[in-house]
Amino acid sequence: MSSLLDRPAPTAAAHLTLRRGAARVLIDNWTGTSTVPSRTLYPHQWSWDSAFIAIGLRHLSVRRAQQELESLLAGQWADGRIPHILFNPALPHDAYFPSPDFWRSSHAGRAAGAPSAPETSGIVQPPVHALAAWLVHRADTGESRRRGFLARVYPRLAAWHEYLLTRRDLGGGGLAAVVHPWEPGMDNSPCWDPPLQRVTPSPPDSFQRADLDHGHPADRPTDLDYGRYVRLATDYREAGYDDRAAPHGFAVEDPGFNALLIVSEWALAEMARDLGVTGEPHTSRAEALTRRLVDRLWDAEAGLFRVRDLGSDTLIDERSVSGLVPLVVPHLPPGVVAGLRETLGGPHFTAPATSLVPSYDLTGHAFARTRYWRGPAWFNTAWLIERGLRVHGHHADAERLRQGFLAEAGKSEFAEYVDPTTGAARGTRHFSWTAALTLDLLCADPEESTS
Ligand code: 9WN
Repeated sequence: MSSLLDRPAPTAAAHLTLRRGAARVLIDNWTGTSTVPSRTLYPHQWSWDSAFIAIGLRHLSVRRAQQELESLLAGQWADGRIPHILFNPALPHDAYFPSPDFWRSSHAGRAAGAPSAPETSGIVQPPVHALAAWLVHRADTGESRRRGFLARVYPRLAAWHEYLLTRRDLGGGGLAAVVHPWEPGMDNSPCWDPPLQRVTPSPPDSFQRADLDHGHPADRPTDLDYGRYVRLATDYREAGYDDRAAPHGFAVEDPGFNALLIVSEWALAEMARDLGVTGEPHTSRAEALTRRLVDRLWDAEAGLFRVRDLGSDTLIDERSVSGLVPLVVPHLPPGVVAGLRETLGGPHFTAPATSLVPSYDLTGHAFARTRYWRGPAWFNTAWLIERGLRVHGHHADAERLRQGFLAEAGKSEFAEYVDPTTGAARGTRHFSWTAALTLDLLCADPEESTS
């Protein structure tokens, strides 16, 4: 994909150093029960971060990887949702915004089934958890069975998917909708700009950002973005986080989010079979979801999946890495796989200075090389695409991406993301999912994704 990929293969000693460095990050970011994404910028437990972290942690300690996921599930609501943040009660409120006193989950979310403790946010993040739980199980099936890991997590993960497929089918087309730009995990993607235009921002003096205490303003979302995030979260909270009652000023079907739901449905099918029950409901669901994903979001001409804005019921005319993440879905039509591969290798996503995949179209009108999800290349999306390439049998492409990922993770000190035009590390350093997924690419059996 780029000249970076033509480097000589790193030595075993370099891999050992990388492995030790990645392990160090995960050890330093471990709180005793779970892992923070970053000690400074993100000091609580995040939902999809913990799933990626568990995928790496399983190579260090299967017990710890199980605990990572089970700590997260301790914050699950009775309606099935897994909140995007579980707050550490030992930290002061100004450690992160929005803080627990903004979300007020135990009170405002009581009718929707929020636990009385821990305090959590009220929104969700992409459902990578069942995939993570299955991979953690596979890392040591004996230990997993002895501890009854799958028996405990399977019903909770099934309830989580049930929530997404019922309460969140806001478009009526059988896909899950997200109702806040933080939910798909790609907070300020240009894909959200058209629907966000309809949202009146909360006044700037009504909240105090904490991210700029640690992050560079050129890397982070703008104050205007934040005003809209706050408005949407406030409206959801005021409706008791009830998906039927909430106004949902923002509602979109995101291809990355739904692709992860499909992959996780396949994982639930495997778990069910391992527990001695039929996996059939999950496999049928995964197949139906795959058909809907293609029917509702595939753009054959552009060669990628688009986001559907449920406010206007139209596909948003932007190219984002979220539209490439569905490569990780097995059993896609061959034409879709070929289209995605061509797009990956084409001018919109082949960056001059990284082998990772930029978060947004390099030629797009809103491309910004350092600003978060508006251009920078992230390691979790590269990991998903690497897996997708293997799932569809493109092992040489996957291997090139894997080598590039490992080189850049080490060079960037496990950065949150990199500038795709210069390769410079951006965002926070010693970022947990970058370290965890590095460990996974160093240690996992490459055939695991295809078996
Ligand atoms: C809001 C923790 C999270 C990631 C998201 C990433 C960023 C939070 C923020 O950090 O979002 O959830 O404050 O910007 O966009 O994907 O889960 O690492």
